[in-house]
Amino acid sequence: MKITAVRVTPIAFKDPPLLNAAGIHEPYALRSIIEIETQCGRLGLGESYGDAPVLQDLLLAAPHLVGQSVFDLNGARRAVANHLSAPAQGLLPDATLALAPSTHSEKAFAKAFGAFETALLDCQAQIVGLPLVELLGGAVRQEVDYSAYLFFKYAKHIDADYPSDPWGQAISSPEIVAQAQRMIDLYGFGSIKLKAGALEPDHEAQCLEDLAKAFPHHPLRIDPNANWSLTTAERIAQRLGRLLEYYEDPTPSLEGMAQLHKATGLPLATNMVVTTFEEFKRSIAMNAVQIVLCDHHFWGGIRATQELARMCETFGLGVSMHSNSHLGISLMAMTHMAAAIPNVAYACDTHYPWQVEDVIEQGRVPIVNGKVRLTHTPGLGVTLDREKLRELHEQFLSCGITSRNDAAQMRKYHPNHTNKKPRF
Ligand code: GKR
Ligand code: MG
Repeated sequence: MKITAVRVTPIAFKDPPLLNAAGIHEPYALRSIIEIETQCGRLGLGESYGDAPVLQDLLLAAPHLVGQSVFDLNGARRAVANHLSAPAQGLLPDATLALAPSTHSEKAFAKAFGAFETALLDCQAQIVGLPLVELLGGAVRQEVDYSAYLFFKYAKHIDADYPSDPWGQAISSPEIVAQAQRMIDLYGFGSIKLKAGALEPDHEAQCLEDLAKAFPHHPLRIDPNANWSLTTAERIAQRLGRLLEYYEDPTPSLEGMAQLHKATGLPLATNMVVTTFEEFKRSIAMNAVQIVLCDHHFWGGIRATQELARMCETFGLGVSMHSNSHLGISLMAMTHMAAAIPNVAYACDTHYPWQVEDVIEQGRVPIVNGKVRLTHTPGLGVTLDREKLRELHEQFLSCGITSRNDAAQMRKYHPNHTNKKPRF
């Protein structure tokens, strides 16, 4: 079944002023929407990053998929590997071998291929008349658990051209507990993740302790995005250790995480130090992390993420799931994938509650009791709202953002804000 057209549309959607280790979210987050059309009239959908380098790769590779079979994932891999802006190295026998130093071409390929693969799998599942989860090996669960993803935040953006969000400021501990309460009331989440690394570590630890008091039955995680030194991470581990389901990326590098685990015995999770199979291998040798947060957007697609989950099983690691700001196509891809991976044993991350716009005809994907239910129609189960796509593409063209830069955005509030890492 031949591919007749591939479209990549960059979009921008409203995003609240959420704080993180790098700085603060900009008023708009970027994504790319991928459409793959087949000669039998199917339309497969994908969603991925919309920052300039990824977008460039997607636009370069897209025309080279046309004419291939929608089932030929190896052919698609070759087409992407051979048309990256920084050529990929050693991925497939005929991939171009020139490589500029330090271009991380391995991840560029994984991101670009992952974006197309979701749309290809959506088409494949539609053609065979099955929900995507069945193509992926079958559902081991009908609903996928997600966690309440809390952020420190300002009440409003310094420079947004739209009204502020209804969540208000969340800097103090009572404000964070109120944010958790609101998110749980709205979506019924059964576990909580606090994004940290933004404010003083002892203040963030206090917030986590207050969350534990307010929600004694909710498993809790804290994620400072490697913004704590090993000394700080050890000190906070002593304070919070007994409250944590896992301790996510407290400190930089595989070496740092290995030392921290040795010193504290706490289960460490990551989406920062194990992001490729090469890093996975090194991590195993060092016992650096015990849980890997998978993400098909940067692990090279859904099939590669299933392989990652099998590797985790083989080496006795846990599997959870990472998220960036995303819309409903990604949420349904994450849900079908997580439903087909037996060893996803934790509630997955999602930024979805922070988003108010979407590009799917079904409207917002419902999250009920903290879970997203599988769809039973063929494929991913979502269709494109062309009018919304057009609007969000217009927003991309007018918003002035082409690559996410949370540090530069923070300098608009605090001119002395630096990229120093770890900051605490
Ligand atoms: O969007 O601010 C954010 C997050 O911090 C994101 O950039 C991280 O990639 O959510 C992510 C994480 O778990 O590290
Ligand atoms: Mg993380």
